[in-house]
Amino acid sequence: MIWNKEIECASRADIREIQLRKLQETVKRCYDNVPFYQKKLDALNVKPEDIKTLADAAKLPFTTKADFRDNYPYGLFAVPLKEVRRIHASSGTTGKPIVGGYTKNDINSWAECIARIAAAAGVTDEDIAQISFGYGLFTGALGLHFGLDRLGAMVIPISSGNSEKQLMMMKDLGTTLLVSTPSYAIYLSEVAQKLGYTKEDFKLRVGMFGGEGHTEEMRKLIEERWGILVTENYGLTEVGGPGVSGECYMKCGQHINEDFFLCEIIDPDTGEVLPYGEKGEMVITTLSKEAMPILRYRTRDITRLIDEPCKCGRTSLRMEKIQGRSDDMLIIKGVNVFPSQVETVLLTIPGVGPHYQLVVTRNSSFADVLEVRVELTDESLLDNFTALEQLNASVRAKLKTVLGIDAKVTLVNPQTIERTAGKAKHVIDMRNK
Ligand code: DLL
Repeated sequence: MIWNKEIECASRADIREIQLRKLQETVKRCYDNVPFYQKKLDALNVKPEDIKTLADAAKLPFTTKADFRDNYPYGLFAVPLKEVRRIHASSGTTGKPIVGGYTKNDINSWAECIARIAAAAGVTDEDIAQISFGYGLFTGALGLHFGLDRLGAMVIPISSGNSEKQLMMMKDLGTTLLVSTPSYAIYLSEVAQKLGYTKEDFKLRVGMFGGEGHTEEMRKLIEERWGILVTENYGLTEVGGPGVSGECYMKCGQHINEDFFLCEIIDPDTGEVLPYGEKGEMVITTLSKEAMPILRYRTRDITRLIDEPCKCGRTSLRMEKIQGRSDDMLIIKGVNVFPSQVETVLLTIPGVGPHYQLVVTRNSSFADVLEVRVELTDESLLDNFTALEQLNASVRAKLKTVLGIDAKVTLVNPQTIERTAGKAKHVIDMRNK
C-alpha cells in the first residue's frame, strides 16, 4: 500500500517545485526567527530572497553538532516556547544532549512521515506492532508510536529491555511487527532460542529496524532467525528523529520523505555538493519544521543518493544504506576502516557470530593495532585447538583481503560480548586514552 500516493508517486518536477517553495519558507523562517541563522546568513551575504532554485541551497550555511551544543537548549528554536508541545533529546554520551522541539504541526508531520515508511515496509492497520525502543527522550519510540497509530496499527509500547517479557508478550499478543535496533532483534532471537522458543511460536512477519546500521549479511541473518522481512529506516534527533527515510519491501534503498527533507551529498573535506550516485556525507535541510527548522545539517553519515525509479512505484530519491558515520571510521595505519566492512566479513564465515568489537590500541612503537574480537557461535569448538587456530587464521586472512591491513583476531566465548537493548557499541578506540 502507498500511504500518500499523490506525494510519494509525484513527478520529479512536482516534487522539486514543492521542495523549492518549502525551502524558501524555511530559510525565511530561520532568518526572521533564529538569531543564530540570521547572523550566519548575513555573514555569507545571503538573504532569503536569494534562494531562487533548489541548487541555491548550496549558498546556505551548514549546521553542525557543535552549533546545537553552543545553542543549547533553546537557541535554535524558531517559535515561542508556548507553541512547543514536545521535547526529545539524543542520548549523547558526552556533554549536553542534542535537544529537539516540536510544535503540534511538527508532531503531525512526523506521524505522516512514519506512516508512509511503515506502509512502504508493508505494514497495515491489521498489524500488531511491538515497539522495543526505549520510551523517553529518544526519538525512536514515540516517533514510531505516533506514526503507527496514524496508520491504524495496534501498538504495544513495551519499551526496551526485559527480553524474556518481550518474548512472552510477542507470543501471547501475536505481535506481527517488531520495531527496534537491528542489534536488539538479533539479541532477542538468541534469548528466544535459549528459552526454547522456535520461530513458529511467533506471528512476527516484518521488522522495522533503525537507529543504527546493519549490513546485508546481518539483514539475512535476522531474516533467517525470525523468518521475517527486515526493513530499515533512518533519521536523527537533529532533524526530528526517525522518518527521514525508510525502505519499501523491495529493500533497495531508503525512500526519502522529500517534501519534508531536502537531502544533499557533499564531499566531507571540501563541502562541495556531489552529484547523485556519488558517495559522501549526507546533509539534511528540514522543509516543514516549525519549532526547530535546520539548514544543511552535516550528519557525518556516509551514503549515496539514488535517483532511479523504484519498482514499488514510489518516485522519491532513495538513500543507500549508511556505510558508517565518519566519526566511526577508524584510520588504522593510514587505512580507512568502517565497522560495517568487518561485519560483512565476519558474517560470511561459519563459526563466528554477529557479536563483535573493534579494539584499537597503540603498540610500544606507537603503531596502530586493530584487534577484532568476535564471538564463536559453536561452543564445541572450544575443545578443539586446531579447529580454533584454523578459524582464527581464516578470519584474519579474509579481513586482510577486505580491509587491506592485518588485524589481530581474538575468538571469544559465546555470550561474552555485551548485549544491548539499544544501539550496539562496536568500536573501542583506546589510542588517545
Ligand atoms: O537514532 C533516530 C532513529 C530512531 C532513527 C529510530 C531510526 C529509528 P539519534 O539517536 O540522534 O537518532 O542517532 C542518529 O544514528 O546520524 C546515524 O548515524 C545513526 N542511524 C540512525 N538510523 C540509521 C540507519 C536516531 N538506518 C544517528 N542506518 C544517525 C545507519 C543510522 N545509521
